[in-house]
Amino acid sequence: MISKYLRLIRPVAWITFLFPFSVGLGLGITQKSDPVNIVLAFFVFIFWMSFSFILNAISDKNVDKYHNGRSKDMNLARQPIVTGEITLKTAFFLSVIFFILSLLFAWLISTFFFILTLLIDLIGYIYSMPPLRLKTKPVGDILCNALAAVGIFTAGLSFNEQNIDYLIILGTLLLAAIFYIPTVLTDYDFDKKAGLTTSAVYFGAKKILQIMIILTIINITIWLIICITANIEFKILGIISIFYSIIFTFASNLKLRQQRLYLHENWILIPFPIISLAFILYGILKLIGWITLGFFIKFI
Ligand code: GPP
Ligand code: MG
Repeated sequence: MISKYLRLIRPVAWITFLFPFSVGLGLGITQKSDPVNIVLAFFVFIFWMSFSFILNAISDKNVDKYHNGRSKDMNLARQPIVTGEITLKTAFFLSVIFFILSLLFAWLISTFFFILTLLIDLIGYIYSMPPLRLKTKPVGDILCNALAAVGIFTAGLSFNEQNIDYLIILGTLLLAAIFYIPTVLTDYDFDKKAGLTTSAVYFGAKKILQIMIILTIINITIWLIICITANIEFKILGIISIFYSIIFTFASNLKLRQQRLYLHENWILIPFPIISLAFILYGILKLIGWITLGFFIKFI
């Protein structure tokens, strides 16, 4: 009973967006933040993800039935809409409820949080749903995922408005695109069979990995500038971003054989939750006053 709804909203797949959200939140929280707003923000995240994934399940109904269980959080052929356990009407109804709840809770936090939530809800919609259905358009798929990641990151960061910096937002956009590219490559066979022209299908594996290398070089440059100019928190984030993007790009290039990427999903499923939890814990420790920025400065 519960299982069919969990298969509809796919919480395990949210890990990819929990990562930018918790990093933003961890950096955004200060001792002055309102704990109620932090709890509300988690609910906004849950509602936004549920909304976006339900729309995705609705629009992928005729694609997901071909899935063989590889490289995903679940075998999509077991989607409750595909199996008929949940009707399209119920799914639409639930998506509208989650959309309204996401906006309502965001409104309670701040106007800025509300605007960002509206934007990422919109991205969730145009990513999956016709007429745009950007997940089937080259570049559109990467851009949607990267912009959604930046949106939820910025929402978390907005708990401290002084943190909002265009260079950091640009760096996050690049990092998110770098992380997304291998996931669209591992979907290559499935998407091609389903007749979807994703970026991987359009450019081909070799070219898209070259694009990934170029993005990594730009990413390193931007985060180096941030490392030099920003405060200690962003210096540490910059170091993480630089090293992780280099390792990830290397690993993806090494794992490419005969136009196929054999990158295990654990490259995402293990580090992402660990880093997410670390940043959430960091935010909580700042909130209760156990850590201040001076804490780091002592170590330098
Ligand atoms: C999965 O997309 C669904 C999402 C990533 C939700 C989109 C949300 C955004 C805010 C962009 P998919 O259909 O490409 O992958 P899968 O085959 O795993 O469903
Ligand atoms: Mg899908």
